[in-house]
Amino acid sequence: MPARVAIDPEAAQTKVSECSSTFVARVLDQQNRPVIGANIDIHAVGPNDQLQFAAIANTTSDFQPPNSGPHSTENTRRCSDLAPAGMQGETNRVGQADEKHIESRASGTNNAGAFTFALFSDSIGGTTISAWADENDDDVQAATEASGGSRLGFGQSPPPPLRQVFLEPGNSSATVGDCQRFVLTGKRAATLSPAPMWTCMRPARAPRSVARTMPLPLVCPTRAST
Ligand SMILES: [Ca+2]
Ligand SMILES: [Ca+2]
Ligand SMILES: [Ca+2]
Repeated sequence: MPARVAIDPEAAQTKVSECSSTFVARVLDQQNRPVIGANIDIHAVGPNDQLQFAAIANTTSDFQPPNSGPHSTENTRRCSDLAPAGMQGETNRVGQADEKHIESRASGTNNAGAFTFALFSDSIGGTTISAWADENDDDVQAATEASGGSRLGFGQSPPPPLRQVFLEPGNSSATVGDCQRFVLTGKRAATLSPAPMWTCMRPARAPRSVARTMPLPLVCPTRAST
């Protein structure tokens, strides 16, 4: 079972308008043994919306755009005429660089538990990278799924390590007056810092028929361990 994802290197710098050197993401279990055949997903963000995953012939792992969830797709970069054409997922983010997303094909990580990828940008700036063992293959990163980070600077030093915050569930419905549990989790690179809390849904002043279907103000009176 995946316990950790380590990306090598943890930071790198590369030239603008050239394919980066490769990153190798390894999925490891509790005993640091490789997890073979794991579904692994990679998110990369920045410097701008033109960021592409890159295919290097006989070097980068076979990948596909995520086949679940509301992703649009766009072409990836071929680093030579011999490199395969491919597609990546894209999640539009207003006012921020879009999130680019690929995942392993059905065979998953190789016999070393590894998945190799590269990136391309024609603009100067930083890219943050997050890889996770997508245990349920829903193509969404859950706080409990093992993950690791890396960072890449195009034409400049790499950006600071990625920090992530998860609020789960992302959406839910609850009976008026009942408590709904939400968990807020912070992650820095591969470190998990769970901060569970209970949050009650306020019965609200709205009529019951409306309150059942509309988002209600959240009340966070106390913080409790689970
Ligand atoms: Ca998938
Ligand atoms: Ca998942
Ligand atoms: Ca996946």
